[in-house]
Amino acid sequence: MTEIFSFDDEELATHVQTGLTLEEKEELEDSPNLLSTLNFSTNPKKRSDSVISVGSINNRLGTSYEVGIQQPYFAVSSKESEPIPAAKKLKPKVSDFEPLKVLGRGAYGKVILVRETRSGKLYAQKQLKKASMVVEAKNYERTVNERTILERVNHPNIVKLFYAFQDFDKVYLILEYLEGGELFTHLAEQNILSERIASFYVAEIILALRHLHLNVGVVYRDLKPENCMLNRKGYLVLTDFGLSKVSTRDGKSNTLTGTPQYMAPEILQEQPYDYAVDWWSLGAVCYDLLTGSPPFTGSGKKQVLNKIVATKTLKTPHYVSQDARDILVKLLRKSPLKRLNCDENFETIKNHRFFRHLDWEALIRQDDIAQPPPIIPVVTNPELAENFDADFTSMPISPPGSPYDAPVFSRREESSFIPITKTTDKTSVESVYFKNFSYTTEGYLE
Ligand code: ISQ
Repeated sequence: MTEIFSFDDEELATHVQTGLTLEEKEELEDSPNLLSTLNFSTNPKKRSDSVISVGSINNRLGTSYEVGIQQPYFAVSSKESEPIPAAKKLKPKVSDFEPLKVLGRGAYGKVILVRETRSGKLYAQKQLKKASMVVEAKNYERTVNERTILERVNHPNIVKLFYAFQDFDKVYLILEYLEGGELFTHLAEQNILSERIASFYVAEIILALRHLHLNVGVVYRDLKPENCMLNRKGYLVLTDFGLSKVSTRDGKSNTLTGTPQYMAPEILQEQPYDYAVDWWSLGAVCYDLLTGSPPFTGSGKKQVLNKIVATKTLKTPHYVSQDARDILVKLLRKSPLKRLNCDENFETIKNHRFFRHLDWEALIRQDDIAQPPPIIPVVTNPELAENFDADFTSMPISPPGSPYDAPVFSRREESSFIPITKTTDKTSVESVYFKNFSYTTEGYLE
């Protein structure tokens, strides 16, 4: 995996004054010139022992757009004849993407539909203010986590990350644009899905989770309908990897906040857990698809949690067939050891009667003739983001940025970032530079 540094590294390179290790300094000195016009300087770096914890998750959004990734990315050269040095290629930056619409926003920041000016391609740009990341360490953890995991994943049912970069006050993830929006929206329109339709999406989630577990070693941990989006052909794509975790198999538990409705009892009880938590969540999502609500509901988090932990026998409405009930009961077993495990028992699951209408091989090949997706999102013009909530898409694109609370940055210091200052006329503003954040799709380097 090759890291390409975006412009901030270079900006910093010319202005490092103190406090950097030689490696960090060399890293910054590799590309000195670009930013001499932009009066940046670094503050002395101090180390601290502050711990970053795994944080909560609140919102998700989203829809797929085929984006070719094979062409190299060329930085714009001021003189046309001047060859672009290899190291100067492939450096996406904020100004390369024209913002079109807000697709969603939440505690983590905003997702914006953007058009890459050079290619005209559309992407979903997830952005987060650095100020919020420094104040709330878990925001930083979530974003870096998402970037790190997506960098390792390549699967049609998992959202693609194309670039990660930062500017003075924000970090950005440039993701595949999923034009169909959330499965949640389509579910809300239909209220409940037929077993034939639900089995298609459940099978797609199984393929994504098996890839994460078996090929990447990651527990997803946050499966819920809002994180399942549809691409333009109607295939399901998992998004939002902020809460995912590389499995250590050391049995350690981790408290998670957020909606407990789809979370396994062992997570909620802060017991050791592993991949089996995702198979529980699959059971809860499958129940939701078939009945219109998750299996354990209540007026508050605590009530939901109590039901998840205490309910002995799963209740299913009368219209849920025996085949569907069988799979729900097996996925929603409290004991992770007794729970249906689709990593280990894939052949048995493929042959389960719940999936009797499905051609698994065609699904794996995404052969939409042999196995057509049940809902094809209506997209007249992808730039209109028609499958996204109008409350978001009608928002003004660039609301005035709030001024920095400068002391925010000097209160905390962390070895993963370097304090920086931007001086304009007589004022100076503080921010931080996050080390090792930049990322460009591997293919771009060839
Ligand atoms: C892709 N397309 C649209 C919205 C999105 C939101 C979050 C992550 C990926 C997305």
